[in-house]
Amino acid sequence: MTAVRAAAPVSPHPAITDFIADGAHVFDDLVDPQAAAALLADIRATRPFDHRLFLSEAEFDADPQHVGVNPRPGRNLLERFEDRLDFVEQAPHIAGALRALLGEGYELLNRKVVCGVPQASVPAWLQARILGNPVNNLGAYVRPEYRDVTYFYGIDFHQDLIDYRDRPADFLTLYVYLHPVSRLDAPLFLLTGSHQLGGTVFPHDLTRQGPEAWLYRDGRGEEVEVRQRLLTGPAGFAAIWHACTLHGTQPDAADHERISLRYLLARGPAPAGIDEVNAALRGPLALPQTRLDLAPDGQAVVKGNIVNQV
Ligand SMILES: O=C(O)CCC(=O)C(=O)O
Repeated sequence: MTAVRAAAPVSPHPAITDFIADGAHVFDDLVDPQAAAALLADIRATRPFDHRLFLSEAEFDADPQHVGVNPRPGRNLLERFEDRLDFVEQAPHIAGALRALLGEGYELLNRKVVCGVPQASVPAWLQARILGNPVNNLGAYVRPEYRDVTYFYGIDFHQDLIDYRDRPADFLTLYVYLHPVSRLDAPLFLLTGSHQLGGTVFPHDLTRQGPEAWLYRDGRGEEVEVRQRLLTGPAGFAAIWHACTLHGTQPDAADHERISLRYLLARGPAPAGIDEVNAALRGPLALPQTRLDLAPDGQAVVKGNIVNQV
């Protein structure tokens, strides 16, 4: 008689189980720290990362531009380093997790260099103007030739869905530190479990419950307790999170800039773990409106910042 052998159960990729539970997956393995350091040195050599990044107050006031100031195709520093990115994009642990979550043939939506600007580099006139703003993307104030990088002076808790009105949360963010990032270097704060409520409108309804716990309400009658996780780590540290996972940064408190790589990657045509993750959400996958903090010209009209109170 032929013995019938039961098929061995296939356990899901840990990135899928972490996304279902936490809305994020932090990689145990680093991407090659030497390759990260070499890329960092070449990025740093492209410009002074200090007050010279910025327009003068008079130059800014002569023609304030609040939109179209982020990297875009044709003005993106990473385009110069495209052939240097295999240490991230082909790293087996990264590519394996992306295939599990997004399926074969996943799509690169966007990749760029992100800089956390230290206080000493932000001119006094600019500090006064942006004080208390929830989103301090400094692109509007940066000299046009340097707008191939995104510069932050902190950003309040938000979902990456914020930039994608009407698009379903079929994408994720991959974030890589190119040098060691401590508490002072504007590390990412993630609110684990916050993806569960699906898309919600920025600014978000968060009430502190304890040193690392928050109550998060979606404005539709649902709420969830979420935990704050600080992403500090060495050069080559990498993490991915769901488009509905709340995260933010405080202003860089170190004496040097924090430079990272940020990727947005979307589901491909093949079966993908993100479908299982999204099926478990308790809220909408897409929003007709993602934020209420901006005037039509892109200027901040809502003040207040939660992540800076942590
Ligand atoms: O790098 C930062 O300071 C913030 C990055 C971030 O939250 C984002 O790009 O969505």
